[in-house]
Amino acid sequence: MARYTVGIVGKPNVGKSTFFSALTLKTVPIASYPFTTIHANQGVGYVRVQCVCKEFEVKDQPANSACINGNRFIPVELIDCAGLVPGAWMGKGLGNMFLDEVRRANALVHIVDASGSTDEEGKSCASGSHDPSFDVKFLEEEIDRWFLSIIKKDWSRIAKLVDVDKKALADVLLDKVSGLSINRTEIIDALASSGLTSIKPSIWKETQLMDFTRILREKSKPMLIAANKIDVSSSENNVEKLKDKSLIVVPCCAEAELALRKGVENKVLSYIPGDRDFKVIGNLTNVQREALERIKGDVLNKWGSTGVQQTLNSSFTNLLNMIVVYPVLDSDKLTDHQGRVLPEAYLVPKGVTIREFAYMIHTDLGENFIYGLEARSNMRVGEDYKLKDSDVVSIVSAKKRG
Ligand SMILES: Nc1nc2c(ncn2[C@@H]2O[C@H](COP(=O)(O)OP(=O)(O)OP(=O)(O)O)[C@@H](O)[C@H]2O)c(=O)[nH]1
Ligand SMILES: [Mg+2]
Repeated sequence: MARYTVGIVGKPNVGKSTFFSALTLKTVPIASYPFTTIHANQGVGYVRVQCVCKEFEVKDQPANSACINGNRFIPVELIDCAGLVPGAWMGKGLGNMFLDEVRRANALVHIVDASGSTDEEGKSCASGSHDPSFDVKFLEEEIDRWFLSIIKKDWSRIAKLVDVDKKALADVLLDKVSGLSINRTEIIDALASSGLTSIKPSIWKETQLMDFTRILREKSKPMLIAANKIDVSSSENNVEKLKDKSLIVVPCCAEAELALRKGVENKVLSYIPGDRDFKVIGNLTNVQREALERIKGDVLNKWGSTGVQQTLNSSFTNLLNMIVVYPVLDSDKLTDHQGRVLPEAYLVPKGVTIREFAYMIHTDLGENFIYGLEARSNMRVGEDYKLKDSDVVSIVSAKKRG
């Protein structure tokens, strides 16, 4: 089953690589100057959900995911992108490199320096002296301009294909944006939302093309804001200010999350990613002890968590509207063919039917689907059954002949 990808984006020096490293535990260059990351880092992070093992009162044996104290961690792909500066769409800074990395992403986490201590190009400045709302607007505009430059290219050819050759507009546009991980439904929705479904492309005005591009970007690369560096006191006002925007804003402290996860890795802390507290279980130096005191006081007690895990969770549950489904072979014992209990958990878009889910697991399972069994109610369900969050299902299919 395809894994979904989240792109970690933003101007330079805001904490993208720190955030990425905290989620993946990959060691990547982190430094307090712009353009530390030149080539994107890729890794696997985990979305945290409440596992169904407690509800079903079983001890699970996860295979494609992990379960810690009743919390299921499901793998997803992460891309830590190079920093973006104004003018990137024209190739400024590491512009084209950045934009190329965004192509594959299904959703974007925009890391913003909420403390306002980096200027528009990511250079350090006095805390609170830069307004991070500016960064939100600029990043959206850069991506829009880049999308526009792709869509607008050879526009007269598009117009001819639709007007003269009678090709469907959605198909022509889909072809145009191939490689940007955009699907047909998103194009059709964007055409409808911008009122352009039945307007010939030869008479689209520039403003209509821009509206369409922006809506297509919002639908195909939904974005939330991770308001980073909340350990710095100047962040407080800015977090409130950022919340005025229409986007979801999650306050976070990537540096604290990275320190906590490193502590777990080094067996000196007990901490479940996303929790509001941690326990010391090993020997610490005085410097480490003081750093942890600060994390407790300035981040966990004040904000409820470091926000990093919450940001990733929200990208899947809120931005991509995904739910978690547990496929099993035996819906009584909740086991797979090897007898493992609740071995797999998958993120799937809300609204997916059980048959579509069967296809996602394996084409044969989809093609030979007979019916499904939903373990909670122990009821048979038909192919049109829409999966619900935390469903445990088994799929009964016809044996393949020959
Ligand atoms: N105070 C504070 N500093 C942070 C936090 N997260 C990251 N930083 C610091 O911000 C600086 C930049 O961090 P990076 O992770 O390298 O930033 P980046 O966005 O990947 O930067 P580029 O790769 O240059 O685009 C480093 O000095 C980090 O230690 C945070 O939560 N709080
Ligand atoms: Mg970086």
